[in-house]
Amino acid sequence: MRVDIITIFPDYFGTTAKGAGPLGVSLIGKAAARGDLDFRLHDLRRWATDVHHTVDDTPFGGGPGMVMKPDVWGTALDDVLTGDGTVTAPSAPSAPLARLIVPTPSGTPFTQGLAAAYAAEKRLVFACGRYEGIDSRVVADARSAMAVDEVSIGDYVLAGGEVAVCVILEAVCRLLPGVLGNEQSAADDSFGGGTGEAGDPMRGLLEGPVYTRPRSWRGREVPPVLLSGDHQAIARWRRDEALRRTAAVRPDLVSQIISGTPGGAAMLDARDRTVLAEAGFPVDGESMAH
Ligand code: 97T
Repeated sequence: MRVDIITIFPDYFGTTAKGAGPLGVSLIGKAAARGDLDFRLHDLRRWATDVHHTVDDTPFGGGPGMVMKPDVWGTALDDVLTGDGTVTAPSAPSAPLARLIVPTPSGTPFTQGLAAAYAAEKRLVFACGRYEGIDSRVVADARSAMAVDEVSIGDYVLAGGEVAVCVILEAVCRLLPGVLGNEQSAADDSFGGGTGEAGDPMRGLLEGPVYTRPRSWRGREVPPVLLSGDHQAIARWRRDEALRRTAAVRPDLVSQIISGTPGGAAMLDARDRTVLAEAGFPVDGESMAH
């Protein structure tokens, strides 16, 4: 997969072994070293036309902060999408086989489902905004040439899109074939690795607690069922714990299973309903706790 990142802080990402940063280490760094991932960093200021390499300006209508200039972003995207990222004369818009991803606090929530969709793309282009954002015409214009996603990684405000790009890329890259050491852990983790397989009994639930040796540590024992060798009992216990944890910390996900998913409540067996009822979610009752 080819990944282009346009930013005013290309050094932040650390894609080289020398300046190892978020994209230069661990699974992503190894995949890049193997050539499975082809990262191209682009300094947005390259496309600024004035002597000060200005990329922002004051907002029309007033207000705090600065807005990133459409002309700079427009030529940057044209060049990165149509060529190898080198500055060329204005080129005719081609039909790039890429998806443009623009992190913004006002975007649609980034989910495991989106991570899986991005992992299926041949090419991703990220546009990192700073200041109060990018002139809105940039995304509108890009949409005439390609798929554009404005995505948020959560309900908080960052100084710029760089960290959000790292979050998205880590979620995407571990789904690529060969990137993850243990292929099974991507399918087993919370949210089912994004495949949303209908048959996955843990779909939509958070993972419960996990343990390794020693059996006893600081007077704390590993739950005996995990040492029992009874795989059915272990699976049931894990599901109970997953239901309890999800009910405790993400009641919205339990509500989603019960009433938001078509046939969702039918995925719950009698034991599930008992566990959820104890956690304050009467699945069939007249009154819902949440
Ligand atoms: O707060 C931001 C600023 C710039 C780019 C992205 C963000 C953001 O993305 N998700 C949450 C916040």
